[in-house]
Amino acid sequence: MAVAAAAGVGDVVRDSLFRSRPAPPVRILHLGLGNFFRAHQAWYTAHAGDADAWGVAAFTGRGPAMADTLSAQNGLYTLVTRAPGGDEFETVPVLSDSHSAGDHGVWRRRFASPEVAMVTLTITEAGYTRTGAGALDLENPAVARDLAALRADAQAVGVTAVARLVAGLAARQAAGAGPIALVPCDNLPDNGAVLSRLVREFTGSALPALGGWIDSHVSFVTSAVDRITPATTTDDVAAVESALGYRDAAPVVTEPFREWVLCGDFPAGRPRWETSGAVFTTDITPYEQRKLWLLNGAHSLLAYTAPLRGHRTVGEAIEDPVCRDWLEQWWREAGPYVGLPAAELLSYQQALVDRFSNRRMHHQLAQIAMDGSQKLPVRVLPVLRRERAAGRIPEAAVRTIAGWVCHLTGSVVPVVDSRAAGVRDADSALALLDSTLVTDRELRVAVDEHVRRLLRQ
Ligand code: CS2
Repeated sequence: MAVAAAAGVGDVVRDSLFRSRPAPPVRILHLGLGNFFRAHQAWYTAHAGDADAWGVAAFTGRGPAMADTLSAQNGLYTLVTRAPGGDEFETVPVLSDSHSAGDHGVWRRRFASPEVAMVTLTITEAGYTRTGAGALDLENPAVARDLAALRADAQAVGVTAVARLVAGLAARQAAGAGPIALVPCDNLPDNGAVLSRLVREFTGSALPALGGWIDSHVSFVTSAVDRITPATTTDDVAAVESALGYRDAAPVVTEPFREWVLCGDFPAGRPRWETSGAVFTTDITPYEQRKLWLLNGAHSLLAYTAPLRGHRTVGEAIEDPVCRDWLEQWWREAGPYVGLPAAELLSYQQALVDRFSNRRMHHQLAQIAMDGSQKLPVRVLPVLRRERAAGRIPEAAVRTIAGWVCHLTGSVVPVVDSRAAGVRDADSALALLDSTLVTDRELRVAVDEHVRRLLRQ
């Protein structure tokens, strides 16, 4: 280990932490080199019983920044597990190499390696580029450009996640590198089936000859993921430096809780993630519903309503008795539809209250508010539809949609949602979420009424 003669103590610690371990061989590709991946799937792999055999080559979703930062640290970074009573620090050693989205040559080469057994994805809900009905969104200009590019040149890669996967799979087929698993880790129900449909639609349109190979060689695994991971702040960077004596340019702060439930086959093998607590099941639906409705639905409720009461973080919001009542009301509405015993749901909700109350986390409501047009259909609409079918107006679900309308039409929190540009009122919001909802007059009136009530907050 070379340490510069003039290095201070901090540099020496950093040097030993950041250079001492040989990188494990690359057997996993990851797309979406963000904080959530580094707190979740990377953590599970680092803690698996056979971690030494499973290195990850990770690619960013867009620019080179995070890949450059991590490459300069040999792929190592500090994970800060932030409990209410204090922080724990660990270096996560699974990133064997980090690449920018534009490193197409490496992307194709890695796919063509028989050593690579799977691709994990954290590309956000919007990254799936699908229509409200779940089809590949052919009107998305980036999708249209990628389709044209791959039709014209089978070696092209593209910029959308689906195109990049199809391009990688084409390289794998050409190399005869064998079967592979694709493992989406985003908050969508049945995300394996979602991805399978998009990959097949893209392939059918751009590279139809690849379709048969995908049928026989690609396993689409569904996974439900959970670990609250806010964006890193300059305070977090400073906290790591003051606690450990070295400067990590890209630490990740996360909560102690984590969950990963998977369903599907890994034809080329996988790490022994069960040794780090992952659960393998054949019936993932109840886990998905519990997570997406009770946790993510509650997050969206707070993200759109709590800023109207002056709150910026989840921790602030849950201490406000009004927001807390709204939350409990949502759980009363959604809980009965989750296919799990009532006692189990109750302890899950109690744990959620504790997790949300961790005020050391500074989880910004603005971060959660992004891309509501993609999030509400999976977090809130399934419960809303069931309640409407039973003839009821579910107040908390309606309040969440009303809060979204206030968010899109107000100025409390910046709006990041390219799909929602045309929303001006309750009717256009409902129309965007699900055109059949606009014909429900009672619902429209209820959303309008809740918008008025929220604006009075
Ligand atoms: C949040 C999620 O930003 C959001 O939409 O609801 O990122 C949430 O923190 C994670 O799903 C927790 O596992």
